[in-house]
Amino acid sequence: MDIDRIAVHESVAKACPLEAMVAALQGSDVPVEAVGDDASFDAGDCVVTFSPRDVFLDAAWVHGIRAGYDEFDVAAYETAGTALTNSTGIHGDTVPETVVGYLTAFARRLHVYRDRQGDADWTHEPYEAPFTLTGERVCVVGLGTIGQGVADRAAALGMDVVGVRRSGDPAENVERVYTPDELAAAVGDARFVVLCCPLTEATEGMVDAALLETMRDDGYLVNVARGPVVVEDALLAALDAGAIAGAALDAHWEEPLPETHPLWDHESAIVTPHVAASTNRYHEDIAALVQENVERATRGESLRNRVA
Ligand code: NDP
Ligand code: 7N6
Repeated sequence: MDIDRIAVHESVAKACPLEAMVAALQGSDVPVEAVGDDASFDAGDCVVTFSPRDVFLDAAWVHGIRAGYDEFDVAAYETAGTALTNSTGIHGDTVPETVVGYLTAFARRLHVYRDRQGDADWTHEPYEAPFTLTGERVCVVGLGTIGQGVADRAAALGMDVVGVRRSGDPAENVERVYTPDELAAAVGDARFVVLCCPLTEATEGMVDAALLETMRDDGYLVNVARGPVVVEDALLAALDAGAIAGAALDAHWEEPLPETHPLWDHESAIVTPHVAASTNRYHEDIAALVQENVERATRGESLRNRVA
Protein backbone atom coordinates (compact mmCIF):
# COMPACT_ATOMS: atom_id res chain seq x y z
CA MET A 1 0.00 0.00 0.00
CA ASP A 2 1.51 3.36 -1.04
CA ILE A 3 0.43 6.21 1.21
CA ASP A 4 1.10 9.70 -0.17
CA ARG A 5 -1.15 11.75 2.14
CA ILE A 6 -2.40 11.55 5.71
CA ALA A 7 -5.73 13.39 5.86
CA VAL A 8 -6.80 14.24 9.42
CA HIS A 9 -10.58 14.62 9.52
CA GLU A 10 -11.95 17.47 11.62
CA SER A 11 -13.95 15.01 13.77
CA VAL A 12 -10.75 14.13 15.67
CA ALA A 13 -11.51 17.34 17.60
CA LYS A 14 -13.96 15.25 19.64
CA ALA A 15 -10.93 13.64 21.31
CA CYS A 16 -8.05 16.12 20.96
CA PRO A 17 -7.21 19.43 19.27
CA LEU A 18 -7.12 19.01 15.47
CA GLU A 19 -3.89 21.05 15.17
CA ALA A 20 -2.17 18.91 17.83
CA MET A 21 -3.05 15.74 15.93
CA VAL A 22 -1.81 17.19 12.63
CA ALA A 23 1.44 18.33 14.28
CA ALA A 24 2.00 14.97 16.00
CA LEU A 25 1.67 13.16 12.66
CA GLN A 26 4.25 15.35 10.90
CA GLY A 27 7.80 14.13 10.66
CA SER A 28 7.78 11.39 8.06
CA ASP A 29 8.01 11.96 4.30
CA VAL A 30 4.24 11.70 4.01
CA PRO A 31 2.44 15.08 3.94
CA VAL A 32 -0.26 15.62 6.58
CA GLU A 33 -3.25 17.94 6.28
CA ALA A 34 -6.47 18.68 8.12
CA VAL A 35 -9.61 18.04 6.07
CA GLY A 36 -13.32 18.74 6.52
CA ASP A 37 -16.51 17.15 5.24
CA ASP A 38 -16.01 18.73 1.80
CA ALA A 39 -12.82 16.72 1.11
CA SER A 40 -12.51 13.88 -1.39
CA PHE A 41 -10.13 10.92 -1.19
CA ASP A 42 -8.20 8.55 -3.42
CA ALA A 43 -6.15 5.37 -3.28
CA GLY A 44 -3.07 7.18 -1.91
CA ASP A 45 -4.84 8.44 1.20
CA CYS A 46 -4.78 7.43 4.84
CA VAL A 47 -7.64 9.11 6.71
CA VAL A 48 -7.34 9.61 10.47
CA THR A 49 -10.78 10.17 11.96
CA PHE A 50 -13.03 9.94 15.00
CA SER A 51 -16.30 9.50 13.06
CA PRO A 52 -17.12 7.54 9.90
CA ARG A 53 -18.09 9.15 6.59
CA ASP A 54 -19.15 7.25 3.43
CA VAL A 55 -16.61 9.14 1.32
CA PHE A 56 -13.73 7.61 3.31
CA LEU A 57 -14.33 4.36 1.41
CA ASP A 58 -12.46 5.97 -1.53
CA ALA A 59 -9.24 6.08 0.53
CA ALA A 60 -6.68 3.27 0.81
CA TRP A 61 -6.89 3.07 4.57
CA VAL A 62 -8.95 4.66 7.36
CA HIS A 63 -7.68 4.83 10.95
CA GLY A 64 -10.33 5.29 13.65
CA ILE A 65 -8.91 7.06 16.70
CA ARG A 66 -11.11 5.04 19.09
CA ALA A 67 -10.82 1.45 20.24
CA GLY A 68 -14.50 0.91 19.52
CA TYR A 69 -15.36 0.80 15.81
CA ASP A 70 -19.05 -0.08 16.19
CA GLU A 71 -20.05 3.06 14.23
CA PHE A 72 -18.09 1.90 11.16
CA ASP A 73 -19.69 -0.33 8.50
CA VAL A 74 -17.03 -3.07 8.47
CA ALA A 75 -18.74 -4.98 5.63
CA ALA A 76 -18.67 -1.87 3.42
CA TYR A 77 -14.92 -1.52 4.05
CA GLU A 78 -14.37 -5.13 3.12
CA THR A 79 -16.43 -4.77 -0.05
CA ALA A 80 -14.59 -1.57 -1.02
CA GLY A 81 -11.18 -3.10 -0.23
CA THR A 82 -10.42 -0.15 2.06
CA ALA A 83 -8.36 -1.04 5.13
CA LEU A 84 -9.83 -0.04 8.52
CA THR A 85 -7.71 0.08 11.68
CA ASN A 86 -8.75 0.96 15.23
CA SER A 87 -6.95 2.30 18.29
CA THR A 88 -7.12 -0.55 20.76
CA GLY A 89 -3.97 -0.82 22.87
CA ILE A 90 -3.64 2.83 23.93
CA HIS A 91 -6.24 2.93 26.72
CA GLY A 92 -4.57 0.59 29.20
CA ASP A 93 -3.84 3.33 31.75
CA THR A 94 -6.46 6.05 31.20
CA VAL A 95 -9.68 4.06 31.34
CA PRO A 96 -8.55 1.69 34.14
CA GLU A 97 -7.45 4.66 36.27
CA THR A 98 -10.91 6.18 35.77
CA VAL A 99 -12.50 2.88 36.79
CA VAL A 100 -10.42 2.82 40.00
CA GLY A 101 -11.79 6.32 40.64
CA TYR A 102 -15.40 5.11 40.34
CA LEU A 103 -14.80 2.09 42.58
CA THR A 104 -13.02 4.18 45.20
CA ALA A 105 -15.72 6.85 45.12
CA PHE A 106 -18.46 4.29 45.72
CA ALA A 107 -16.60 2.44 48.49
CA ARG A 108 -15.31 5.52 50.30
CA ARG A 109 -18.46 7.63 49.52
CA LEU A 110 -16.40 10.42 47.91
CA HIS A 111 -19.11 11.27 45.37
CA VAL A 112 -21.58 11.88 48.20
CA TYR A 113 -19.26 14.21 50.12
CA ARG A 114 -18.33 16.12 46.93
CA ASP A 115 -22.04 16.68 46.27
CA ARG A 116 -22.48 18.05 49.82
CA GLN A 117 -19.41 20.27 49.79
CA GLY A 118 -21.20 23.22 48.18
CA ASP A 119 -23.54 23.36 51.18
CA ALA A 120 -20.66 23.23 53.72
CA ASP A 121 -22.42 20.05 54.89
CA TRP A 122 -20.52 18.12 57.63
CA THR A 123 -23.03 15.21 57.62
CA HIS A 124 -21.42 11.76 57.81
CA GLU A 125 -22.66 8.84 55.75
CA PRO A 126 -24.39 6.13 57.82
CA TYR A 127 -21.95 3.88 59.71
CA GLU A 128 -22.80 0.92 57.44
CA ALA A 129 -22.19 2.78 54.16
CA PRO A 130 -18.38 3.00 53.73
CA PHE A 131 -16.38 -0.12 52.93
CA THR A 132 -12.95 -0.96 51.59
CA LEU A 133 -12.16 -2.28 48.13
CA THR A 134 -9.73 -4.72 49.70
CA GLY A 135 -11.36 -8.13 49.82
CA GLU A 136 -14.29 -7.17 47.58
CA ARG A 137 -14.89 -9.04 44.34
CA VAL A 138 -14.86 -7.33 40.96
CA CYS A 139 -16.04 -9.01 37.76
CA VAL A 140 -14.34 -7.52 34.71
CA VAL A 141 -16.34 -8.17 31.53
CA GLY A 142 -13.90 -7.98 28.62
CA LEU A 143 -10.24 -8.70 29.36
CA GLY A 144 -8.48 -6.86 26.54
CA THR A 145 -6.38 -3.71 26.92
CA ILE A 146 -8.83 -2.00 29.25
CA GLY A 147 -10.07 -5.03 31.17
CA GLN A 148 -6.52 -6.23 31.86
CA GLY A 149 -5.63 -2.76 33.14
CA VAL A 150 -8.65 -2.83 35.46
CA ALA A 151 -7.79 -6.34 36.66
CA ASP A 152 -4.16 -5.39 37.39
CA ARG A 153 -5.16 -2.36 39.42
CA ALA A 154 -7.96 -4.17 41.26
CA ALA A 155 -5.60 -7.00 42.22
CA ALA A 156 -3.03 -4.45 43.45
CA LEU A 157 -5.75 -3.00 45.70
CA GLY A 158 -6.33 -6.43 47.23
CA MET A 159 -9.55 -7.15 45.39
CA ASP A 160 -10.70 -10.57 44.36
CA VAL A 161 -10.80 -10.45 40.53
CA VAL A 162 -12.84 -12.60 38.18
CA GLY A 163 -13.47 -11.90 34.51
CA VAL A 164 -15.36 -12.74 31.35
CA ARG A 165 -14.01 -12.94 27.82
CA ARG A 166 -15.05 -14.56 24.54
CA SER A 167 -12.20 -17.05 24.49
CA GLY A 168 -12.24 -17.94 28.19
CA ASP A 169 -8.43 -17.84 28.08
CA PRO A 170 -6.67 -17.15 31.40
CA ALA A 171 -5.60 -13.58 32.17
CA GLU A 172 -2.97 -12.29 34.58
CA ASN A 173 -4.33 -11.22 37.99
CA VAL A 174 -7.72 -12.81 37.22
CA GLU A 175 -8.52 -15.76 39.47
CA ARG A 176 -11.20 -17.23 37.26
CA VAL A 177 -12.13 -16.45 33.67
CA TYR A 178 -15.67 -17.21 32.50
CA THR A 179 -17.04 -17.33 28.97
CA PRO A 180 -20.00 -15.12 27.91
CA ASP A 181 -22.53 -17.95 28.37
CA GLU A 182 -21.48 -18.04 32.05
CA LEU A 183 -22.01 -14.30 32.58
CA ALA A 184 -24.74 -14.70 35.22
CA ALA A 185 -22.51 -16.96 37.31
CA ALA A 186 -19.61 -14.56 36.88
CA VAL A 187 -21.46 -11.49 38.16
CA GLY A 188 -23.45 -13.24 40.90
CA ASP A 189 -20.97 -12.78 43.77
CA ALA A 190 -19.35 -9.57 42.57
CA ARG A 191 -19.56 -6.27 44.45
CA PHE A 192 -18.58 -4.51 41.21
CA VAL A 193 -19.26 -5.46 37.59
CA VAL A 194 -17.11 -3.48 35.15
CA LEU A 195 -18.02 -3.54 31.44
CA CYS A 196 -14.92 -3.31 29.20
CA CYS A 197 -16.11 -5.17 26.10
CA PRO A 198 -16.89 -3.89 22.59
CA LEU A 199 -20.42 -3.19 21.38
CA THR A 200 -21.25 -6.09 19.06
CA GLU A 201 -24.35 -8.11 18.17
CA ALA A 202 -23.40 -10.41 21.04
CA THR A 203 -22.99 -7.68 23.67
CA GLU A 204 -25.85 -5.33 22.74
CA GLY A 205 -28.41 -5.54 25.56
CA MET A 206 -26.21 -8.04 27.44
CA VAL A 207 -26.87 -6.33 30.76
CA ASP A 208 -30.64 -6.70 30.91
CA ALA A 209 -33.22 -6.92 33.69
CA ALA A 210 -32.42 -10.59 34.31
CA LEU A 211 -28.69 -9.97 34.68
CA LEU A 212 -29.25 -6.96 36.94
CA GLU A 213 -31.52 -9.17 39.05
CA THR A 214 -28.66 -11.67 39.33
CA MET A 215 -26.31 -8.98 40.66
CA ARG A 216 -25.98 -8.40 44.41
CA ASP A 217 -28.32 -5.75 45.77
CA ASP A 218 -25.25 -4.02 47.25
CA GLY A 219 -23.44 -4.34 43.90
CA TYR A 220 -22.35 -1.59 41.51
CA LEU A 221 -22.29 -1.55 37.70
CA VAL A 222 -19.58 0.37 35.84
CA ASN A 223 -19.95 0.95 32.08
CA VAL A 224 -16.87 2.22 30.24
CA ALA A 225 -17.77 0.17 27.14
CA ARG A 226 -20.72 1.47 25.11
CA GLY A 227 -24.19 2.55 26.25
CA PRO A 228 -26.24 -0.09 24.40
CA VAL A 229 -24.42 -2.95 26.15
CA VAL A 230 -26.82 -2.09 28.99
CA VAL A 231 -30.63 -2.00 28.62
CA GLU A 232 -31.42 1.57 29.65
CA ASP A 233 -34.89 1.02 31.13
CA ALA A 234 -33.73 -2.04 33.02
CA LEU A 235 -30.85 -0.14 34.63
CA LEU A 236 -33.04 2.81 35.62
CA ALA A 237 -35.60 0.43 37.13
CA ALA A 238 -32.89 -1.46 39.04
CA LEU A 239 -31.44 1.79 40.43
CA ASP A 240 -34.87 3.15 41.40
CA ALA A 241 -35.84 -0.10 43.12
CA GLY A 242 -32.50 -0.40 44.93
CA ALA A 243 -31.99 -3.74 43.20
CA ILE A 244 -28.35 -2.66 42.78
CA ALA A 245 -26.56 -0.08 44.90
CA GLY A 246 -25.36 2.20 42.11
CA ALA A 247 -23.83 2.66 38.69
CA ALA A 248 -20.99 4.64 37.15
CA LEU A 249 -21.55 5.37 33.49
CA ASP A 250 -19.08 6.89 31.06
CA ALA A 251 -20.73 5.45 27.94
CA HIS A 252 -24.35 6.32 27.22
CA TRP A 253 -27.21 5.33 24.94
CA GLU A 254 -27.35 8.78 23.41
CA GLU A 255 -24.38 11.16 23.55
CA PRO A 256 -24.49 13.80 24.84
CA LEU A 257 -26.82 12.31 27.44
CA PRO A 258 -29.98 14.47 27.18
CA GLU A 259 -30.20 17.23 29.80
CA THR A 260 -33.47 15.82 31.10
CA HIS A 261 -32.14 12.29 31.56
CA PRO A 262 -32.92 10.96 35.07
CA LEU A 263 -29.37 9.69 35.56
CA TRP A 264 -27.94 13.21 35.80
CA ASP A 265 -29.30 13.76 39.29
CA HIS A 266 -29.74 10.16 40.39
CA GLU A 267 -28.15 9.87 43.81
CA SER A 268 -26.91 6.32 43.08
CA ALA A 269 -25.21 7.22 39.80
CA ILE A 270 -21.91 8.72 38.79
CA VAL A 271 -22.18 10.13 35.25
CA THR A 272 -19.16 11.19 33.23
CA PRO A 273 -19.43 12.52 29.65
CA HIS A 274 -17.47 9.78 27.82
CA VAL A 275 -14.12 10.97 29.17
CA ALA A 276 -12.70 7.82 30.76
CA ALA A 277 -9.99 7.76 28.08
CA SER A 278 -9.20 11.47 28.10
CA THR A 279 -5.55 12.43 28.40
CA ASN A 280 -3.46 15.37 27.25
CA ARG A 281 -1.31 12.86 25.33
CA TYR A 282 -4.08 11.34 23.21
CA HIS A 283 -2.71 12.89 19.99
CA GLU A 284 0.74 11.41 20.66
CA ASP A 285 -0.62 7.93 21.34
CA ILE A 286 -2.65 7.98 18.12
CA ALA A 287 0.24 9.39 16.09
CA ALA A 288 2.54 6.58 17.26
CA LEU A 289 0.01 3.98 16.10
CA VAL A 290 -0.55 5.65 12.72
CA GLN A 291 3.16 6.21 12.07
CA GLU A 292 3.94 2.58 12.88
CA ASN A 293 1.31 1.54 10.35
CA VAL A 294 2.54 3.99 7.68
CA GLU A 295 5.95 2.30 7.99
CA ARG A 296 4.35 -1.13 7.82
CA ALA A 297 2.35 -0.11 4.74
CA THR A 298 5.52 1.19 3.08
CA ARG A 299 7.27 -2.13 3.75
CA GLY A 300 4.27 -4.03 2.39
CA GLU A 301 3.53 -5.56 5.80
CA SER A 302 0.09 -6.10 7.34
CA LEU A 303 -1.33 -3.21 9.37
CA ARG A 304 -1.51 -3.42 13.17
CA ASN A 305 -5.06 -3.26 14.63
CA ARG A 306 -6.62 -4.01 11.25
CA VAL A 307 -10.34 -4.77 11.67
CA ALA A 308 -11.35 -4.74 7.98
P1 NDP B 1 -9.90 -5.12 23.28
O1 NDP B 1 -10.20 -5.55 21.90
O2 NDP B 1 -8.48 -5.05 23.72
O3 NDP B 1 -10.66 -6.08 24.31
C1 NDP B 1 -11.99 -6.45 24.15
C2 NDP B 1 -12.30 -7.56 25.14
O4 NDP B 1 -13.71 -7.81 25.11
C3 NDP B 1 -11.60 -8.88 24.82
O5 NDP B 1 -11.08 -9.45 26.00
C4 NDP B 1 -12.72 -9.76 24.28
O6 NDP B 1 -12.57 -11.15 24.54
C5 NDP B 1 -13.90 -9.22 25.09
N1 NDP B 1 -15.19 -9.57 24.53
C6 NDP B 1 -15.61 -9.54 23.25
N2 NDP B 1 -16.87 -9.97 23.15
C7 NDP B 1 -17.26 -10.30 24.41
C8 NDP B 1 -18.45 -10.82 24.97
N3 NDP B 1 -19.50 -11.13 24.21
N4 NDP B 1 -18.50 -11.02 26.30
C9 NDP B 1 -17.44 -10.74 27.09
N5 NDP B 1 -16.28 -10.25 26.62
C10 NDP B 1 -16.20 -10.03 25.29
O7 NDP B 1 -10.60 -3.71 23.47
P2 NDP B 1 -10.25 -2.52 24.48
O8 NDP B 1 -10.00 -3.08 25.82
O9 NDP B 1 -9.22 -1.65 23.87
O10 NDP B 1 -11.63 -1.70 24.44
C11 NDP B 1 -12.83 -2.35 24.76
C12 NDP B 1 -14.02 -1.46 24.46
O11 NDP B 1 -14.06 -0.39 25.39
C13 NDP B 1 -13.99 -0.78 23.08
O12 NDP B 1 -14.49 -1.63 22.07
C14 NDP B 1 -14.85 0.44 23.30
O13 NDP B 1 -16.19 0.16 23.01
C15 NDP B 1 -14.69 0.74 24.78
N6 NDP B 1 -13.83 1.90 25.03
C16 NDP B 1 -14.35 2.94 25.74
C17 NDP B 1 -13.57 4.03 26.05
C18 NDP B 1 -14.13 5.16 26.82
O14 NDP B 1 -13.67 6.28 26.62
N7 NDP B 1 -15.08 4.93 27.71
C19 NDP B 1 -12.17 4.13 25.59
C20 NDP B 1 -11.71 2.97 24.86
C21 NDP B 1 -12.53 1.91 24.61
P3 NDP B 1 -11.32 -12.00 23.97
O15 NDP B 1 -10.11 -11.48 24.72
O16 NDP B 1 -11.62 -13.41 24.30
O17 NDP B 1 -11.27 -11.70 22.50
C1 7N6 C 1 -11.89 9.11 22.89
C2 7N6 C 1 -11.98 7.63 23.25
C3 7N6 C 1 -12.89 4.52 22.33
O1 7N6 C 1 -13.61 3.63 21.88
O2 7N6 C 1 -14.86 5.47 23.25
C4 7N6 C 1 -13.49 5.61 23.18
O3 7N6 C 1 -11.67 4.53 22.13
C5 7N6 C 1 -13.22 7.01 22.73
C6 7N6 C 1 -10.92 9.86 23.78
